[in-house]
Amino acid sequence: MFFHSVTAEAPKVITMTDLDDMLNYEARPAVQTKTDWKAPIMWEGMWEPVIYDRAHTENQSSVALTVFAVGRYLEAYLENFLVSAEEHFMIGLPVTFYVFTDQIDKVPMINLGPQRNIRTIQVERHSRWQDISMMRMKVISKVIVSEIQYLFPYVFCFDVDQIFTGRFGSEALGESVALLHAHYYKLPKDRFTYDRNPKSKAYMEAGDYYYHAAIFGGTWENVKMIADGCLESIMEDKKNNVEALWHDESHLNKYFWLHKPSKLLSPEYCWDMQLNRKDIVVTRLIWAPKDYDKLRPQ
Ligand code: 5GW
Ligand code: MN
Repeated sequence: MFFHSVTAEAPKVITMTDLDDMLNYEARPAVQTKTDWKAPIMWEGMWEPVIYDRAHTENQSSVALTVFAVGRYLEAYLENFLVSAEEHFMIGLPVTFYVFTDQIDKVPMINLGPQRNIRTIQVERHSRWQDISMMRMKVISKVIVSEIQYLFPYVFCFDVDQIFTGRFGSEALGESVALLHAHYYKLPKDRFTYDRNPKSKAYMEAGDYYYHAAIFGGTWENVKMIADGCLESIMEDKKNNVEALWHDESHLNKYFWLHKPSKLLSPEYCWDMQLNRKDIVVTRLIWAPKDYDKLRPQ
């Protein structure tokens, strides 16, 4: 009599770190695909979408998207943003769109798939547009504490003046995620428009990249720290009567210089169609056209 061992393999659990270890960093020789602190820079061709989607579904990942539509930005942008997000953002995962607005009754009705929701939250309308943009950090932190932390492991924060045009999927999820600005990803560092006023908390002499504040994300813990860090610097500047060159974006760049993001999104994830598309084989989100005269009366 003899025994034979059971050789069936245990099911493989793929962790989120293993997922990024499977990225093909050689897929795009013309662009940088990894930072010097080893964070991936996500360019089309580096991954297989179904592998990310399967792992995140098994992991029961879900995502809160925050977007602000205050004043004239609601009618100008919100509907196209939400309709296109429903078509392209994190398809297959549970997603709630947190819409912050001063006019809840004007938020458009959108057809949503299963496990996809819209939550509208009233915010005040600041008279200075710089404050509308900067106060987002305070509101994002508050809603993470009061609600998102119990419901969603991941949070992504978006400007509303943009339109999804292609897959913006689970490959974008990570611990802390920053976006390379379409206008600066090819420029030398001395052209980056960091804040250069030593009186501002956003002041920086050197940096890694120029990040675009139109998108940032990560786990709720990290997004809360990003928002709190930026808000603290913004408030300190207000106390000292200074304002950083590009407002919340300057503070975000400073934060990501001091606390390196674990993943970078290439400008595929927020492209300006006015630019030459040489490196860009897919646009996932594009800047909506702007009519500054109508949108910024002050
Ligand atoms: C209005 C005038 C000037 C600047 C910002 C606003 C504004 C921004 C507003 O009136 N209402 C509003 O909801 N916002 C939110 O802040 C939108 O989500 C907007 O996408 C975000 C950042 O402002 P943007 O998109 O005008 O900034 P940039 O850096 O894209 O030009
Ligand atoms: Mn914008």
